[in-house]
Amino acid sequence: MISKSLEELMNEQVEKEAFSSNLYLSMASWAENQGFEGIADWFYAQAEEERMHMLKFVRYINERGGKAIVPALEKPEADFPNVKFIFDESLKHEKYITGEINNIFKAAVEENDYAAQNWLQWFIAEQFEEETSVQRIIDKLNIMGDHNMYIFDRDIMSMRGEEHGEQ
Ligand code: OFO
Repeated sequence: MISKSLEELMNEQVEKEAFSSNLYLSMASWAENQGFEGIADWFYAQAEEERMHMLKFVRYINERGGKAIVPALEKPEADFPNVKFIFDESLKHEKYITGEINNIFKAAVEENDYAAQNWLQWFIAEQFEEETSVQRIIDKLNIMGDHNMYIFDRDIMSMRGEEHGEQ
């Protein structure tokens, strides 16, 4: 059985993961409208992953005897100044989410909830991977400047494949 306070923290995280999904969906849609198909695909895939994270929290809360709440969501921005901006924002957002996951882990440690600590390790590894992957993309954008967006847009999905250990 999960504690009430951990249940509340995890339900807040359900909302944050769901918002992350909508934020990346909005970025995907913006990129698609700008003609950046590769960048759009990258963000569509990211939005799916965040939805999967939300579902993981929903099911875990319920499995541990809590009650998962499906939240109302704040509307994400629909317009962005440029490609670099959306990746900078994504990194900022991922760092914020990492902090929130760490807070939940801290609460699980304080409560001696070893099962929750073990389960949360997956998210700790995932956040590390997501921050690294967005940082790598920003590094590439910094090297390229505003040029070669066509090539960047063409190559971005293969960068995603590399980061996820795919061929
Ligand atoms: Fe859910 O990992 Fe990003 O936010």
